[in-house]
Amino acid sequence: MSTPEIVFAGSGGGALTQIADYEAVGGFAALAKARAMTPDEVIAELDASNLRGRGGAFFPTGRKWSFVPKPDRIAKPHYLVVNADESEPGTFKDREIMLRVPFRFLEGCLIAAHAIESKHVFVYIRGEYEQEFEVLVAALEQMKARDLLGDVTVVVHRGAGAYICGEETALLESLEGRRGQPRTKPPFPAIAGLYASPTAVNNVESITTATAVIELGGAEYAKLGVENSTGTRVFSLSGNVVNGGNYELPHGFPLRDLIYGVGGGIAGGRTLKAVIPGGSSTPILTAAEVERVTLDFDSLTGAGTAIGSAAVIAIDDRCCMVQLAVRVSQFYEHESCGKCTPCRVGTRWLTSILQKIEDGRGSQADMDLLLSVAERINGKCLCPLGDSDAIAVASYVDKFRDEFQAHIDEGGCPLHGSSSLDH
Ligand code: L3W
Repeated sequence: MSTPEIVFAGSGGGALTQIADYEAVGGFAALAKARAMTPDEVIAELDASNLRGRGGAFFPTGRKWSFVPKPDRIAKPHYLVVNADESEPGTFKDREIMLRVPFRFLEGCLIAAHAIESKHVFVYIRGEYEQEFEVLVAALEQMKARDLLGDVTVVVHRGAGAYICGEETALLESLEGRRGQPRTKPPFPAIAGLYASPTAVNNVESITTATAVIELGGAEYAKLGVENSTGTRVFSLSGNVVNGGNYELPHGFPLRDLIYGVGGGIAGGRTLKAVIPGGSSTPILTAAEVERVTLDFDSLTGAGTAIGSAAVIAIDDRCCMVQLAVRVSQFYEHESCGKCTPCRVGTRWLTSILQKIEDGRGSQADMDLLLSVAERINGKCLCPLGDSDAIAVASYVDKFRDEFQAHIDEGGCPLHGSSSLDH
């Protein structure tokens, strides 16, 4: 399978941070093309491309933009908000996009602003992404000097280290100066988002890809990848592989080829035990399942998991699944914003039961309680954070139940002894 570059095109493995270098590879032609089109024509190209959101939900980008009412229907400002608060464990693609192709990303912001008839763009960037912030600001200055922004203002706003602010409505609250906690939906941001005004919230990679969609034309873009999952995706490969990193590959690429081919296989001559395919929120796959799936929505959904944020984490045979569950659950417990009870209380319960099992203090009743708590969280929270913990943990139990059982039967971790968290 060929591996076309769309997002990183023209960067040659380096970074296109000088405007002249970006223009030399055709930069800003898409913006000129989009501005010569009506907003509806731009959205029609996005629809034809079937570009779907790269943040985790895979929602069609053109459809999202079409939900934003026309300015003559709602007499309020329209906003484009870009979610650059990349924090899903295992995910590190947006930072590389901002570092290597900042102009393609900012060009996409202006194309999207044109499509939703907005004059105000906010890029909400993860606070820890200092270098990325500086690269974006420098790129913006170069674009301003060339008068490319027109009457659109672009503000790069830094977050302050909360995972929950990657959830779109918590992000909007934070941007408005309030505590980052989710709002109930509906209303969706498209109708009542930033300052209760129509707002499109899109991920960095989605917006960057929109530039390529306009450049190529939607129908041409749709020829890449597979049905229902068109185009390319930047996969963040991490864990126990030889060559971790970001790889732009077409959707439909076999998971096994990513791990054993592109990724160079499992490090240290170990064997693969499991893979988390789309960030820590997505259900785990066993090594046997890895052989059967391809990296696209239909294949991964069919295998009971999700493509999520395309963060592939390889796990080798040394890993204790109960310990993994403790670690993952600790993360969600720590990041729970506390607004809704099932998440605030439930994530704490999950962690403490898992810790008990891992320490060898767990009973058979604790296994039942664990799954019962997971069930009481799932689908009952204000946002996907609590669900993510419950779904991930339940998948580890589902696929590796013997290991959980062994901790109870043997009074400790069969792999690491009774205090495996020291390892
Ligand atoms: C208008 C409707 N708009 C849906 C919009 C909605 C949003 C998008 C998707 O979660 C996933 C989550 C994590 N009218 C609409 C509508 N929309 N119906 O479409 O919405 P939704 O609710 O399906 O998903 P979500 O709440 O945005 C995102 C998963 O991503 N995830 C997390 C990644 C975390 C990061 C990060 O840290 N930055 O990326 C990873 O897998 O579990 O399922 O815009 O407004 N009728």
